[in-house]
Amino acid sequence: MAAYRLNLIQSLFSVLVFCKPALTLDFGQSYSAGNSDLLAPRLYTEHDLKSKGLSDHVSFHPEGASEGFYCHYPDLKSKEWEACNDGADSRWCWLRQLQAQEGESHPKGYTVTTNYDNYVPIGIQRHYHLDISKQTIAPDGTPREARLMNGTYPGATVEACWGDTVIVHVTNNLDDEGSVIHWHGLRQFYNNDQDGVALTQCPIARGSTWTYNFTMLQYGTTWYHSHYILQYADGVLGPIVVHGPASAPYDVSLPTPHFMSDWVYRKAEEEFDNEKDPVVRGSKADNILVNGIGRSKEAVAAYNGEDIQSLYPITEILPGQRVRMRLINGAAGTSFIFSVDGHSIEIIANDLVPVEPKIVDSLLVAIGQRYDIIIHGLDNPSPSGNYWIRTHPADGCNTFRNGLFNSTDSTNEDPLDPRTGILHYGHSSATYLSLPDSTANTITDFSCARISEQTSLRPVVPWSISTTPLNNLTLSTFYPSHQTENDEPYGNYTHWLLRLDPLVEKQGGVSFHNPLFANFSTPSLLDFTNIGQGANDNVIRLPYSSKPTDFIHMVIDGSLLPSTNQSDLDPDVIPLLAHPMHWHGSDVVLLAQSEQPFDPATSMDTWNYENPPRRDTIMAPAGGYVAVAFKPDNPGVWLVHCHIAWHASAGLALQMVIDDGQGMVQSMLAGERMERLGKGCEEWKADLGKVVDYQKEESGV
Ligand SMILES: [Cu+2]
Repeated sequence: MAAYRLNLIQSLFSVLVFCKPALTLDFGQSYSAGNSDLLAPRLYTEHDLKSKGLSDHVSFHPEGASEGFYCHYPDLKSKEWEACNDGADSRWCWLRQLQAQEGESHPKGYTVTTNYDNYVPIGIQRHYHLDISKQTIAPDGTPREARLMNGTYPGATVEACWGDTVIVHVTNNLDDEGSVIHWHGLRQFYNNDQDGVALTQCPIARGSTWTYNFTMLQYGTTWYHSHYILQYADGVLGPIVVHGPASAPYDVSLPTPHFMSDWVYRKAEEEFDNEKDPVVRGSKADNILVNGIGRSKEAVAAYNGEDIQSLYPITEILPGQRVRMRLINGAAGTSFIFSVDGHSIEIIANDLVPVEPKIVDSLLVAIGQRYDIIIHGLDNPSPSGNYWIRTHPADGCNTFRNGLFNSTDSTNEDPLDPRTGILHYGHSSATYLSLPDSTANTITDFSCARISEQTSLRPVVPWSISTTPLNNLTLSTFYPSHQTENDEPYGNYTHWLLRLDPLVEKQGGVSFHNPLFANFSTPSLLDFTNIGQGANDNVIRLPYSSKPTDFIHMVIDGSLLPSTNQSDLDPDVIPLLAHPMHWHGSDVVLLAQSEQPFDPATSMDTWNYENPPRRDTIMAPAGGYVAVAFKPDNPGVWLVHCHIAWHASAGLALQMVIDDGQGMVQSMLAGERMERLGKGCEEWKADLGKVVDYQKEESGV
């Protein structure tokens, strides 16, 4: 089987590469502390490969690849690149490298237990071309002009394998806007200038192509999206799939991720006017989409048994089969409870972190979060063989036009239908199916923090967190510059108190207190010496450290945000939102997540320091808090922000500057990398008069 695959892939892509015996047999890229090579761009050079006994990259452009998706890894014994696909019978893909490396100095090779913070296999280069353009689409029957990546919603999948270097050429074909593309959750280690936010580069000018270049240091499921104004809510987004080992066996891996989102009929920047409107008090969405498919009630009522795929995405399964599925929430304002009628779900990864397998009946997928799951096929499915897949908006974590979705509110005038997909037993090349008559699983918790679930997931590769954070420094260093002393309590951690602006509230409006404002034309990374001097720079400075025992602790405190404690607020008008907070540049661990207000005297006694849940997007409950820890080992300017698109644009964001205070960030980027950023800004500034100016009301992130 293996030989067959190798031959097949060789004939497809001409990837046969033969190599001389190696001088050193270490295929791993070690990123451990103190390695001065870290300052190099994350791209394997010819020299790197030769020193490992390999003569060349396998490099190809995936356009035109006929079928299947293959990873390519060097085999230590044969000195050949081998191809393998990510199926149940091809776990040898990573295992073979493990066997080859037994006895080598390298620890344990590459399995799900490999510490991917330090060791990454050598993969290949993959090139992608993504073009942003305007196009009118009607995912649920209502047409609107969207902005799309390669003409589809969601956009083209960027697919790679653990250790591959991905080179993405992004062309902005919009006639009136810039753009900038963020690779959500990718660690971008020593690669801050590839993060794709307005803090790290100028927007891509109209007609220009910007090339991103990064190595997949992690594996699993994620997505890319525009980080320019509210452009991702207009459609500029798509999945990222990184093949790698898994923490539980499965039989089939679905090629298409389950991409959940909401959809707004107006251009997002117009809808954003509602965010600060004292009457509407919040931007709203119009429908739910899965894989870009939505439907109106009329279309469902008129269904006559034909062309089912235009109404619902179909997921195929066979009796007893274990099907791996990738869940992504790419919504602007909706967190979802995902479930499949009559089926349990085995969680194997949260965000880009493999976890110990855990079986649930439903799970919360907050905005920006992802899960890799295995659906266990029934041995004896129902005669119709059809079951609903549900993406149920979480209570209090949605803002729909026709009333907030509420699992317990029977008077809700026009509830959206959470039945958004079909699990079908058998092969559905047929376009003709009856609609399922399955009943929903019993779900008792529709809340949007789902604390017991979110705090129960255990990473396969554990982190042990120091109870003494590195930020045991003066308050002036760690106090976010936009907060005042009145924002007590604070202490030996970075304390970010979220709140609405009382002055704006008095005038009947809604706005976050001291929002971030990033100027598109002066990104922080290019203006490093001046960063933090502006009133709305919202900078916290963190000391760089590569010591694996050094952590920053941070509390995100939602105790002053609207919550059930405030009786003067109408929950039908202002939802009691939890905020999905997303980190750029590193994963964070969840030391605590609570619906009780943070108490600096007692809360820390309850924190979990031993292998806490770890991911890049965590929920800060309204009225409560989250405490997180992360390693300040990745120099640069990194964004932390709420992933509700409307809130990010309203400035609910911080920039973290991680630096050694001796020019580390600047020397990392000195030369070509900085010149390139400067050139991009020149192009952008020349284009400024021709793009729509969104900078008056927008945070810039
Ligand atoms: Cu928010």
